Amino acid sequence: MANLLKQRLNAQIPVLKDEIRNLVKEHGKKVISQVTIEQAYGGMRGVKGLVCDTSLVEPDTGLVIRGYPVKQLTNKLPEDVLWLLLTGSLPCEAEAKDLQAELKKRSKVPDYVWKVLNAMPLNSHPMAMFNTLVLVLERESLFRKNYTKGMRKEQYWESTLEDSLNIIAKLPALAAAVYRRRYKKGPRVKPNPRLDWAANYAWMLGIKDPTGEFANLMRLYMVLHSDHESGNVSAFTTHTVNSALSDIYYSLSAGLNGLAGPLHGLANQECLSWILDSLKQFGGKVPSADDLRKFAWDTLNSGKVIPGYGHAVLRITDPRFDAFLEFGKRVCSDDPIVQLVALVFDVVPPVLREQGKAKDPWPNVDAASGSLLYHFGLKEFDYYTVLFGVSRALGVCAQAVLSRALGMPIVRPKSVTTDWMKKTAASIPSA
Ligand code: CMX
Repeated sequence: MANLLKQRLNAQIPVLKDEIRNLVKEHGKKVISQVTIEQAYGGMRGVKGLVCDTSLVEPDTGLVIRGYPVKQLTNKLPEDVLWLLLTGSLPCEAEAKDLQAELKKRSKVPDYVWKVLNAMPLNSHPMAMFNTLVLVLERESLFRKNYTKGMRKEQYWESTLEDSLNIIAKLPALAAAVYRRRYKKGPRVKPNPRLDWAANYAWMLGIKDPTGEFANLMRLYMVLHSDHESGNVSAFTTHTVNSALSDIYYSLSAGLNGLAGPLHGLANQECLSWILDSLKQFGGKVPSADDLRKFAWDTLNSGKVIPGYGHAVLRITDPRFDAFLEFGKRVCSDDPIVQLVALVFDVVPPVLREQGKAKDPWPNVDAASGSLLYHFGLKEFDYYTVLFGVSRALGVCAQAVLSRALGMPIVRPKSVTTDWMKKTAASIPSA
């Protein structure tokens, strides 16, 4: 039992519930958002219909986790950020240690999981392997067992927390095992109990790390990708599935399936592929700005997007991109791939602006992360979304614990037909 974390949440949840009950009672009928026909056909962009207290992403600031701009968290461990996501404040030393110890205690993966992994064809996508292992572990769900026994609604969050800590603790071992099997890197590497969660993941991947900077990159990576509000595909899917009281194994696995899409988490694999293609095109050398500009236009003219650029919400350079680029400049500024990422940052935004389609011409988190992983020898870029998934689990699980604590109902927005839309449009006078 995660004692200190649970004690903290036990104290906070009734207060939060009261606050929300009063808010809804007093102001429940006030309008906070309107929906246009354009938005209904446009992925509900900008419609305010969800509540997420773990983080906020404003177009002009980027990710803020519980009041901390993400760049203020880059020297924290992911475990500390998990505590922050759940409770709203960073842990003190004793709390951080308690959570570390909990995660270590829960990290052993049952053998049947490895049998499933070994039965999967080696040409399965790493995300399909990873998501399958998460789903296979559903057998362990305490939420489902307790629900079957008649658990009371007020206890849902505790079982969701238990399940969340259990699965989060195992994710590094699952993800590392996928890497080692999928790319024939040899047997699984045993966990190192002296290491923290992200450094242990780096260790189990088996990437050589004489300077310790790869472990640092993994810590940074896990913090930066941990949460991004609840309207993105992976978070919203996890939230929706969990709202049906499907336990966190079902919910997380569903969210991760969304993360596997090329417009969402898979963009980081596509992004590095684009960078490598451009290097190849110019004989392995960093091209001139003019050559790169032409390469970017060729991509756009062939009907493709430039991966790593643009965002559904942001209208500035993603601060997570900044944090990765700073890491790259500090640790491996002489690597041509890192130099190329910096050049793309100079060249692509003006190109996208000139094309005039993308609302946000600036880089998102995916534009830099792959080049750093590549630098350290993690070159199998179709694996990169798995790293994103391990990290994103922190945010979506924290969101699920809070949703169950607050007794959030099943998600069920109303849909209408195009016929309804046409009639309604005709009945509303044009502005
Ligand atoms: N390159 C070329 N065209 C782009 C573009 C890019 N990087 N970003 C947006 N556009 C285009 C869109 O395809 C769209 O074109 P159509 O009108 O022909 O359909 C137009 O610009 C308007 O799109 P938008 O409103 O600016 O962007 P959306 O909110 O619809 O989509 C995103 C956002 C991220 C999917 C889009 O910018 C994109 O495809 N970027 C490249 C892929 C990527 O980096 N994804 C990772 C995002 C981070 C994450 O969620 O993980």
